[in-house]
Amino acid sequence: MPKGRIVAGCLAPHPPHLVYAENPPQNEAYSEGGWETLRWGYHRLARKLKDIDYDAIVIFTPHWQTYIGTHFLGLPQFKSKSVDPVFPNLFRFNYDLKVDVELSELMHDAAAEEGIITKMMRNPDFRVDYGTITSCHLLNPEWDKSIVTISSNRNTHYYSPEVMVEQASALGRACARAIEESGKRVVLVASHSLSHRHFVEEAPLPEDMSREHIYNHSQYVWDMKIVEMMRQGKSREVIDIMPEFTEQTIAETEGGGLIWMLAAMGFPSFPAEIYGYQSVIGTGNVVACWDPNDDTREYVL
Ligand code: 2X7
Ligand code: FE2
Repeated sequence: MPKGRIVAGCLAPHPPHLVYAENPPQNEAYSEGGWETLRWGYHRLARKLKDIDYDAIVIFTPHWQTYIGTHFLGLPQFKSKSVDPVFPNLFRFNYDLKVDVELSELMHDAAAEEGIITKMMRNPDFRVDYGTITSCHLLNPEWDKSIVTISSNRNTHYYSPEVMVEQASALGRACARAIEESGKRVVLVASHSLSHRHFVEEAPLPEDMSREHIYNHSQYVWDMKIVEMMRQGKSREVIDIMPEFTEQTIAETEGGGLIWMLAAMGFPSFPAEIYGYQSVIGTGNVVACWDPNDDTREYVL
């Protein structure tokens, strides 16, 4: 059997506003649109993924928070309604998703071998978080691929951002080994925003784009520094300054997703494809892709 491999890595932010703005039939809320810069970027990346042959999406989400260890979805199907606890007015999504349990178990075992505390989620009533659903829906609205969700343990808060870099890197290396062993072709997804200070009052019409703007200039400057480093292929350096970035902008990198993904990909030195940057309730969000194939990697924006 040929070795499995990672065919793409995506940084895919998950404000529920983006699904709300798309009006898919699975979501109960209705909108008049909004946040097109991000959504059109997502559409373009979703089209690219359609041209890539892959078996499964592995997604790391900060909204499945596990305080003891790292957990992996462990049943073939999860079907329920996911409601955003902060924005139930925007996101009440009826999902029906398939899990690649074989791959999930391989990653679980490889992580355990690396010394990470792990657990398989076998509760059929478990509700999948809105981070997983939003990023997966926008990258693959057809939902025709199996997924594996990995939880975020709270190392940044329990210990420090530096400990998160160590732990999420170890998890990334373990997942890469498991993917090789599986023989599968896998898309990795780090589901999160960059800077994460946000407004505390919602506009009367959430999709009123005259009310949307970056939270403040320093958050924006930090985000642009990170995006520029991604463009230049400086992924190792992005991780090196991540503790400071995370603390200064209370960034959602705190959950470990980007560290995990870049570590699994061996800290790529090729440029990331940038598909769009926009604020959602003041948070900074970039849609980006690391394509390891020199023939298909593009200069997008
Ligand atoms: O979870 C989120 C987020 N990360 C960013 C913006 C808005 C809402 O929810
Ligand atoms: Fe979030």
